[in-house]
Amino acid sequence: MAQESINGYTRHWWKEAVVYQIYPRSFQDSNGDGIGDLPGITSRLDYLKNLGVDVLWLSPHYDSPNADNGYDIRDYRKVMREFGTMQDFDDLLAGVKGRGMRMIVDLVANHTSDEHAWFVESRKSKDNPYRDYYLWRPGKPQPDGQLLPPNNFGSAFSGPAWTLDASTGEYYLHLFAEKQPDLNWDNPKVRDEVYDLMRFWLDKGVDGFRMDVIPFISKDAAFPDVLPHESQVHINANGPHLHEYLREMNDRVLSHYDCTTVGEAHGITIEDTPQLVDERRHELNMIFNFDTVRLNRDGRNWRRWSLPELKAIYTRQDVALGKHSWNTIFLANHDNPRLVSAFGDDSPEYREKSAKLLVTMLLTLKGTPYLYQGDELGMTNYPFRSIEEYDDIEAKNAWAHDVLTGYESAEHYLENLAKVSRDHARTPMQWDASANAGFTSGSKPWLAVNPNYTGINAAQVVADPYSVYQFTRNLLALRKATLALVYGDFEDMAPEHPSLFLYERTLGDERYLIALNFSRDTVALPEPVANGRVVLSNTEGKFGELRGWEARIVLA
Ligand code: ISL
Ligand code: CA
Repeated sequence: MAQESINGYTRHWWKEAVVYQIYPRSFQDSNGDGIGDLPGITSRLDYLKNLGVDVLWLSPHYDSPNADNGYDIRDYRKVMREFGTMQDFDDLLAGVKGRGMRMIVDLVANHTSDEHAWFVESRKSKDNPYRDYYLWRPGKPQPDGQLLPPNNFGSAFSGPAWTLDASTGEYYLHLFAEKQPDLNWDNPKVRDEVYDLMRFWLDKGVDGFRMDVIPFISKDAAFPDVLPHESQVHINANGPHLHEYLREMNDRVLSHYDCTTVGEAHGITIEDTPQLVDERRHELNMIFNFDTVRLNRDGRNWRRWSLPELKAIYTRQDVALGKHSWNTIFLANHDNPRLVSAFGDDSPEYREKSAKLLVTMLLTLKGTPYLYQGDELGMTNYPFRSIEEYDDIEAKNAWAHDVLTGYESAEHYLENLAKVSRDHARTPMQWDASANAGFTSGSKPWLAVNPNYTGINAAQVVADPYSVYQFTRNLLALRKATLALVYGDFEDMAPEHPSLFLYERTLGDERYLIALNFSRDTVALPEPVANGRVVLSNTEGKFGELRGWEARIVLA
């Protein structure tokens, strides 16, 4: 059957969908143990349906010792005890489908937990049948008798990426925590296992996968050192067999289902993106490039970013992709600070306006938008002060590795962490003004609730017709009704402007102009925007200008 195409793009449900990411641990607790769970999510499906999102992405719900909150999987076919049972998962999926929504799950297959049965076996002996499921290498003996790791790779969570295992005297690779050993994808048995577990979830009816650090799966088996001018992330993301393995996965699994895939792709440049997502290559549907969410970083420190830099990324993406590729639009997730705190203005005066402006941008750029839980409330960063308040293994390891050793001052470290921490996104969802924001009926949530929950919560925004939630809802409805906002051509009309993001989306003779003021100061509007019919706006607008953080969509 011929595929319908619009403006040169093949039409697909996953291009027209808006995805909402749920971090189960922090969404809704149903049994008072302080940890969000699957029945909790099920109890909130009407809220999500009412908001108008199409697809839910569930961060890992699998059995895990939680060294990295579920990104360390012990059993791919079991539900994390804290989150409930397989029956709870089936009920959740049925509830999602029953409401006409879809659900994708997280596939974390670059690494497992060190408590996974494969690794428990693998570390036992060099001739164990599971030995080659992981990446074991001998150390490098030094003249002074010292043993060094096989190469100089660092772990994303501080320290070397190799740990010496006493039982066999060899090192295993872990690009993340010590408790997250990397799988050896060069072993065909490993790939068979992964394809099998993918089928297990697809056969249950999930609609696809968000694939954790998927470009890291193929390694140069010789493990050369990273040279001073090279980037380890870039090396890890561009291994020799990456495309071969993705095509095999597509051929053997994905192509047999009506599903979608989105790869988390740290280390893949925008220009290289088509190599993963061009539909003629049969690999993935879309990826998350890191350019936008790393704009506010200098290494792991906070960096002031500018609007022209952000705009340039979207233009680069549009130019690089062409009509055979597709991509994501996102600025927040469980690894980043809150949307409005990182990219908007979370002061009391501008929080709601700037949150609405950001959602306007996310839902009108070209690509599939991904919203993170709480974005629709305008949730903000948590006022973290001391290291004890954080939970994240990345933050704690870096503290031990860099601050406790005197390499970096506690003050400097904490000042930056308070801006970039992954824990900002992980504080519990704020449902209402009751104790613990209605997240848990227990006395202690696993991570503290943001004290601003009495003023920022779902009950409040659902009742307030002018809230971020209602605005997001209107936008979602507009997007659903407007193919020009999905498939229309994109053009930035003022790339140099320091505070105005002004772009058009055109499909045939339909022309939408989106004007976003990323500042507190009033900016003048060019004529076609000023004269167009206002379709949606976050302010009672004035003719010819945009006030602080004003967002306006007009039909020219
Ligand atoms: O950890 C990083 C460096 O700070 C990131 O850039 C990292 O490469 C990327 O965010 C990977 O994230 C994913 O895999 C991790 C997990 O902790 C994250 O939550 C997940 O999104 C390991 O599974
Ligand atoms: Ca619970």
